[in-house]
Amino acid sequence: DGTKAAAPEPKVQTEVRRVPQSLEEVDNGQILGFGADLAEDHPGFKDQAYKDRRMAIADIARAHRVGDPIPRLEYTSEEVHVWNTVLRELRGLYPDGACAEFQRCFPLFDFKEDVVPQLEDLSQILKRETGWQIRPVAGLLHPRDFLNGLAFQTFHSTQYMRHPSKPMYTPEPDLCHELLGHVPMLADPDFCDMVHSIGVASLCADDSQIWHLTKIYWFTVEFGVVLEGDEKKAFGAGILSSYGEMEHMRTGKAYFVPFDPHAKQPKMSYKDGYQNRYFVLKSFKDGAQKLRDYCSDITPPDIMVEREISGQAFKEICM
Ligand code: NLE
Ligand code: FE2
Repeated sequence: DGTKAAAPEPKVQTEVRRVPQSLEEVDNGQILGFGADLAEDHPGFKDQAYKDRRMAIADIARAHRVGDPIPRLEYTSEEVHVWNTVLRELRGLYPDGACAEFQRCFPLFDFKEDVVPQLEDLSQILKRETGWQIRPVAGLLHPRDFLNGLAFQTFHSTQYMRHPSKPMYTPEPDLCHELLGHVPMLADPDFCDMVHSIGVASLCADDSQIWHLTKIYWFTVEFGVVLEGDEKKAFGAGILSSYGEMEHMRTGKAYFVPFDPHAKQPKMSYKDGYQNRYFVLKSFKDGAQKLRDYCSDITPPDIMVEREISGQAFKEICM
């Protein structure tokens, strides 16, 4: 009939990812590593009782529903002993090695050497101080899910104890790392704002931005140091929870470079032992500002300033 067939639409492959509207929509089941399947080089690899215990604790995290209290665990005397050792050693190093914000927040939790704290109690204290909360998780989450949790002022935390043969350092998150490294810092409002900005940016980030944000998180929240006068003090949880790493950082074996979130970030190392390089913030506020600048390239500026995240705001901007 003379009419030409319409040219076929070009095929465009788009990936549609639903931006979580609430914490319930952040998946806490995709565990990348350090779950109950331990690698051969893990100190607990040959310790079946340790692996069974971790499996049981991981199951508790998997069964937890947002809004329910975090189940209390009864820790074994061996686990209490590990906690005791780590807390005692670190307590002696904090006055010289930890940043001022940490020192101010640490006493809020009233940690006792002979009692392993319960996540639920610490989550309550955080809610009161900064509005943050803890959600239990079975192991190392996928970075997107982990960072998304931060947008909802939620810190995903493991609940098992490191292996007793190596209390001074573990390559993976464990209870000592979460409670001594992360929890006290999350009682500081400026620190929380900084971490929150990483979380909010992660909601709308594409995969390559997620990896960049993960590295930013790693080199600040996990291993960052901050200048106080001309001294370098730890605020990164991986330093604050390891008396081996804290000593290492303090004794000049590593080198220090200024933190720049816009720069290409080096590889993160998960299990090669202590960091050989630490990133330095000029001050806590300066670091927070730098992070905000970087994150505002990813996230529309009007949701950057919202401390309370509302589902509606995401819907309008990200969906
Ligand atoms: N190396 C830290 C510690 O021993 O507490 C844990 C780091 C987890 C990323
Ligand atoms: Fe951590």
